[in-house]
Parts: sequence; C-alpha cells; structure tokens
Amino acid sequence: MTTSKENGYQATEYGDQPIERGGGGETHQVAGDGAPRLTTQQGIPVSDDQNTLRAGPRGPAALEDFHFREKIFHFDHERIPERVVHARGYGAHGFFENYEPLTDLTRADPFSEAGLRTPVFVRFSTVAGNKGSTDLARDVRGFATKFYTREGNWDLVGNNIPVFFIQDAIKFPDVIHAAKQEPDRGFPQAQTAHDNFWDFVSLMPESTHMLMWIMSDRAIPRSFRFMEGFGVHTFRLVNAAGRSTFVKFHWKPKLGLQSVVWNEALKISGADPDFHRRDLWDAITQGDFPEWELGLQVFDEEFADRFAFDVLDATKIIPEEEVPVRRVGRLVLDRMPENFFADTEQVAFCTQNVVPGIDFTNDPLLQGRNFSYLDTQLKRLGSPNFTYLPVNAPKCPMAHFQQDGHMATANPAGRANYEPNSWDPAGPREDPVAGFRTYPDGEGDQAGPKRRLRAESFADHYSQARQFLISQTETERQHLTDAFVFELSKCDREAIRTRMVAGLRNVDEDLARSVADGLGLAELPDAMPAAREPVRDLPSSPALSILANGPESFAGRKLGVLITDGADAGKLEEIRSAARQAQVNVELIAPVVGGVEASDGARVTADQKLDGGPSVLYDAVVLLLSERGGTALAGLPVARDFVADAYAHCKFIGYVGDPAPLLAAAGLTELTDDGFVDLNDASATSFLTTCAALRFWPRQAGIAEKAKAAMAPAGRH
Ligand code: HDE
Repeated sequence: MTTSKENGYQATEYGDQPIERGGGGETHQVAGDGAPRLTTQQGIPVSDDQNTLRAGPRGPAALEDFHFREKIFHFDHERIPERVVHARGYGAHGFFENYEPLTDLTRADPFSEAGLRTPVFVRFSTVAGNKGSTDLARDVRGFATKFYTREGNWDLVGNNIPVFFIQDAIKFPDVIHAAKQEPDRGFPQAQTAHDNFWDFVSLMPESTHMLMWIMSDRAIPRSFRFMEGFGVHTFRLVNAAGRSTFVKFHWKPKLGLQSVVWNEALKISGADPDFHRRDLWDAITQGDFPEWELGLQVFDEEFADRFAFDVLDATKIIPEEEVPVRRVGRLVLDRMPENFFADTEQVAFCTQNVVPGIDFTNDPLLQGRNFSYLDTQLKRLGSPNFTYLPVNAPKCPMAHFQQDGHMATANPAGRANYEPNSWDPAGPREDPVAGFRTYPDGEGDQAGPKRRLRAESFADHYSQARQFLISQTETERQHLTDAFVFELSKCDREAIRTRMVAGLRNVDEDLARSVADGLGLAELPDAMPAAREPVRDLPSSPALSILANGPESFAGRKLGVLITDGADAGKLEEIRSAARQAQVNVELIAPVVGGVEASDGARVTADQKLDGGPSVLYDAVVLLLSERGGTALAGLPVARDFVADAYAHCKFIGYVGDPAPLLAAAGLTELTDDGFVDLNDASATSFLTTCAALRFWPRQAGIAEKAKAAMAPAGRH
C-alpha cells in the first residue's frame, strides 16, 4: 500500500520495512519512532541523505553542498596504513586474574595480590599477510596482550611460537621483505611458499629452528583459542628489594592445543577466510569465554651460565622439562570490541611498555623491538597522541608535560608545562622510590668496545631444531615433512631447494632424505657446513608436541551435521542435547539453507547450505540421512567432497541411516575404519567422547603410504 506523506514522499513497505519513496523512486528512511536524526559532523540536521544538491533534477552538482562534501571527504580518509607486519589481526577485551602474590619475584602490579584482576586487551594476528588476507595462512600468530595495570600499561607482545627467525633485529626488515610478496610481481601474499623466503632462510642457518616450528602444525592453528603464546625473549622480574630473576612468559590454552591439517587450511581459506575471527567472535558472543593460563619459567644467572645455549638468543627455547612452567594466573577474554577499528585496528602495542617489576635483558632482538614499536605507531596512527585513544590509554592516573600535537584531546589546565617549576599547582613530579627504575644490569660494564659482533654463544643453529623434531609424534613429523615439501615445491629455483635440503641434513638425515624424495631431488646434497657442530642427543621435550597436549574433551569444538529430508528427528534431538551437555557447537548443513523436513514432519532450518558448509569448517561430522536423502546426496559432487574431505582430514564421521550410497560415490567403501561411528547403535554422547581425540590419526599412515607409492618413481636414492 502506498500513501502520500506531507514531506512529499510516498510511504510504502519493502518486505518487513516501512520506507518512504522520493520522486525518483529512491528509498528514504525518516527519523522518528525512536530513530535519531541524522546530522553532519558539525551537528547540523540532514534533510536528505539520498540526493546531492544540484541545479535542477538533471543538472550539475552544487559546490556548496557541505553535507555531500563532508561525507565524501571523511570517506576518502577512512583508511590508515596497515601494520607493516601483523596487519591482519583480531582482538578482544578481558582480564588477567592473578592466583597468588608473586612479591618475592616481582613488584609488578598484576602479580601483587591473590585474585587481583587486571583488565587486558589481546590482539591475535598473522605476520606476513596483508590486512585482507586469509586467517589460515601458514604463518606465525601474534599474541599481544596489553595489561592495563594500576602502575601503567604493560604490553607482552608475544607470538604462538617461542623462537624467532633471526638473532639480531637489524635483520628484521630482510626476513620480512623475504617473507612478504615479492617486490617485482606483488605476489604471493600471506605465504612463505616462494623463492624469496626460502632463498633467504636457506642462507641464514640461524632460522632453522624457527623453520621447524613454522613447518609444523603450530603455524596452522585451528583457532586462536587453542594455541599457546610465548613472550619469546628472556625478560627480568625485579622485586621491591631490587633483586632480579630471569623469566620467560608462556600462555597455555585451557582448551588444549589443536591445529588443522594443511589441505584443510587451503580449503578453509576459500570457504571462510575469516575462520579464526568468526571462531573468536562466536565463542565470546555465545558466552563461551576462552581462557589461557600465564606460565612463568623463572631462572637465575647461575642457570643461565650453565644452560647449553645463550638465554639472550631468541632462536632458542628453554625446555619446560629443564625449567618447569609455573602457572600464576588466568587470562579470560569475555568482551568483543564494540567497534573493530576503534580497538583492534588502533591498538598500539610496544615492547617498551613495561611496569615497575618487569625489565628487559640484552637480547638483541628485544632491544631492536624496543625502538621499532613506538616508531611504527607514529606512521600508522599519525600523531604522538595515539596514547589517548581509549584502547591505548592507561586506566590508571597519568600526568606528564608532553603537550599539543595532532589531535590533542586531553589537555592539562594551568600554567605549569615544564619542571622544575614554582607554580601552584605545580603539576606532576618524579617519584624516586616507586617510579620505574631500570635494573642495573652488570652486563653493560662487560660489553667491551663498540663493534658489530655476534656472540659466539649464538653459533649453534641446529641442535634445538633437532630437539623440536624428535619431540614430535610420527603424525606430526609427517606433517612437518610434507610442509617442507609443499613449500619448497613452490620455489622455481632448484638451487634454493637443494640448499635448504643441505641445511636440513644438519637437523636430521631422515628428514632431509624424505624432503629430498618429496621434491624429487636427484641426489642428496652435501650437508651445509655448520658454524658449530650440532649436538645430536638433546632429549626430547613432550611439551613441544601439539598432539601430546590436546584437549581432554570435545568442549568448545564444532560438530557439522549434514542432514537430509526425512532424517531421524529423534536422533537429531539426541545429538543436539548431547552437544549442549558437552559444550559442543552444532551446525546443520542441508542442501538448501531453508532446511529439511525431518522424520516427524517438522521443518528444521539449516545453518549452512551444503556448498557453503564444507566439512573443513567442522571438527567432526555426522551424516544424518534418510534413505532417499542418502541416495540423493550421493549424486551431488559437493556432498561427496564433504565426506571425502572429512575422511582425508582424519575426522571422526558419525552416521545415522545408511551412508553406503554416499560413501560409495565418494570412493570410500573399502576405506571405512574405526573413525566411522554408527550412531544408529552408539549414543551421541559416546560419539562426542570419542571426538575428544579430535582426529582418527591411524588413518593418516595409510594415506601417507599411498602418497609415497604415487611418488615412488621420483625417489632415486
Ligand atoms: Fe614484532 N613488530 N618485531 N615481533 N610484533 C610489530 O609493530 C619488530 C617480533 C609482534 O597486534 C610492529 O605495531 C621487530 C618478535 C606482534 O598490533 C613492528 C622485530 C615477536 C606484533 C614490529 C620483531 C613479535 C608485532 C608492526 C625483530 C614475538 C603485532 C606493527 C627484532 C615475541 C602487534 C606494530 C599487534 C608488530 C617490529 C620481532 C611480535 C614493526 C623490529 C620476536 C604480536 O614495530
């Protein structure tokens, strides 16, 4: 129904929306009924947001249209430079809760009282990709935490991998240039699978340990919620008496570790490039708040002196088995930003932000970072006043004499803008007792004459790489080997592939040989000369394996139920209720999003249409089929992919009804194994308990065998 309004528009309805229509048929939504009035940035009420001011209906636009000009002007300037690294990220607010006072170790405020809650903002990120890149790139993940303590902001700017590629910050631009898209062609982005990266790292043996980590499944986490975090460097804790101990920081996810497999990552990147964002958003908005525990590895100078590697070398870890991780508090993320740009984009972390009780060491990477972060924020945020943005501002009182600059919004009153001064009020003054005092590190005295030097204690580049490798399960080793083969196969220059294999011989002969076979190298190259002979008998460290540190239950995971018309309504209800009990999320996938008619005649709406909900998006799947539905699905390539991928990715596959036609169409008839669970017999609850193992790994060995057989003609050793 259309009626004429006093304002000259025609009132009508578009579906559920009452709207008004102008003379050219354009849509107007008019203030009133609780909708506030649109204004310009100057607060002037706007009468028409659909049409620019023009001389006659088909005439030229008028320059005096301040509303149009302001709107376009602001739009034209909406973007700020993306971060030079870690451009793609996602953040959330929460708190850190301290378990016990740690005053014997540190006077840092967050650790001062039992139960003390310090507000935090955390931003997770990938490193190499641009802001719009996919979440599932093979990459390090940033894990940066801003603690708004009562004594100022402490930023723990960590990663999900405890070591780094380089030993001196002067090489950071090089490693990042090499990893990002190549400068002449502008691709590939968000991946290290290209010549420049492997050229660089194969010439930099110090990166070998890090390569083990990024070729492992650590670089393709299933979710931010299921990954660890590390401060990487050795820091100092300093107590009120001025006593210092060394510390390495760890974040341990309460839900256990979990990663995807590489082929899954490739497919998720297409199906849902925002997979990690969506996961965090869904969990927090559904009240399933992710938690990590903060762990400290605390050690003294005496340990540092006797430890086999230099604790200032960021390409080394201290195995947890040597210095245990003491869990001292929990991090809970319980609130998404109201506005992505305001918080996640504008947050500015800086390794220099430490509070009394925490201090730096001479780690040459950390020292370089301390320069870089403040510097880069000015470029990105455009004004030294970025510290006043709500996400960056301390939540404790602050008072200083810095003034003016672009966008100064918090301006002090009064005359004193320097000190010493004799005014009243005088403004802030220093506090020699409680103020931050740098730990008087004796190392500086021993530093010697200024020279560009690398400490000899940094020269072992392979031993810990080997230790990482031998700490992996068979399954994980296979993934790591496959990742090297995948990445190096993307390098055009054979010399680069060969050089890399030569380096791997210093880590492990089997690894080098398997990679060489996978690449079809004619001969195994000589091992690269090592700066220091690697130690080959370091013990394994189970803490380094993901599979050894998985979850205790399937809680927090996602079950995909592929459902057809006529599917068993009772079984669906049983699955849903078991999932609720087990805190598992269920999504229904159907041939159309409008859903299906279940066996009881009720309409069940779907969350995903089949081709928008491939099995790669789920941790386990159930095929809930009627007889007719199962046969119909067998004819759909997308349904065959659903189940074939679930099989290839070693997922548990539950079924209700007869899956035989679909499995036959997907070529799986001969391949069913104990990862397939007949839910006509078994209960949904027991299926979800089985799913806590996350994947049916025995399947992988068979798949790997077949892959090897397919490759065999190329192996010529
Ligand atoms: Fe960073 N890094 N980095 N980095 N880094 C940045 O600062 C830098 C390093 C890390 O979510 C930049 O604000 C240098 C190690 C995270 O906003 C920049 C070196 C670790 C984030 C910078 C390193 C990190 C950054 C770019 C070698 C793990 C994202 C944007 C010495 C401990 C923070 C920005 C966020 C971001 C410099 C190496 C973690 C350019 C010079 C090692 C999590 O300042």
